[in-house]
Amino acid sequence: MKLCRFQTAGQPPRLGVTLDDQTLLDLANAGVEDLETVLEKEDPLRFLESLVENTQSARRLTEVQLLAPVARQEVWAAGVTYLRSKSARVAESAFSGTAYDRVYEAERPELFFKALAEKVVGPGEPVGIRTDARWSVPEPELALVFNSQARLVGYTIGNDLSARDLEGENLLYLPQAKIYARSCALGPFLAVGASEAAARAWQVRLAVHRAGQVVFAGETEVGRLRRRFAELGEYLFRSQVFPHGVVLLTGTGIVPPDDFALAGGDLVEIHITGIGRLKNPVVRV
Ligand code: DO4
Ligand code: MG
Repeated sequence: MKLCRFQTAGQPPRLGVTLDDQTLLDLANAGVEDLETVLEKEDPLRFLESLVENTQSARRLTEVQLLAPVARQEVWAAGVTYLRSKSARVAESAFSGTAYDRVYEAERPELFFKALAEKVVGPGEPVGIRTDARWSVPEPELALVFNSQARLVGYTIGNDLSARDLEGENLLYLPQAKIYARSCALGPFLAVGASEAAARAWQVRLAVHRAGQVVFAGETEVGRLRRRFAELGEYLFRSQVFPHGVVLLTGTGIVPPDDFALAGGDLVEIHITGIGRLKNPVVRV
């Protein structure tokens, strides 16, 4: 079952459930206005199924603008959770390589704040590369969506855009490498109801298009993620509260070669089986 936020001309954002590849059920007609209503249900999947059975207000997906599936939820991210990410970080860093080796093996994962909901870029909107960075990359990541009680409700697609030159120069520049205008994209769908075992079989694919050509393509599978979802969630909620729920990007397993950098005008396309496709053009911000 796939949930989404969407908008039609002049109307406030609403929630919908996709019925197939072309149609959407408008949940406003069932009185469901915000994401928390779904996230906080005892059984969100069953709740959505019952709405689908009892509501008749289908819209064509082509008639609506899909939005990022967050309204008030913070976005956090885990890092160095795939071997590929660890080796790339060690190679790019001037003098802090051991920090990445250590955190990959450590009991406590690397977790960092990524974005407020209002700053998250939705499907089709431009993602950003910093004007003071010369080595920016997309990071295609499975995103976990938790409710306020730390219950994993579903999954979406995330792009943790990053400036590798800033991070590599000094680990203390990590917030500047990670948190800047348009550096986080999410969406379009929030897949509800898949088990961790099912999600671990999903493929993650990245393609970067430039002037009509694919200039980088890569893929991995969620099963290569070193940490369990529950483990990431447990650390994220330690001494923390997320009254509206929270989204956690789980880290990247795809890193382009070192001579690749995103450029303004590129188009980033991320596909995760079980969820869908997130596409964003790139601008310098
Ligand atoms: O330590 C830097 C963050 C790494 C990251 O974002 C990732 O592995 O996805
Ligand atoms: Mg990342």
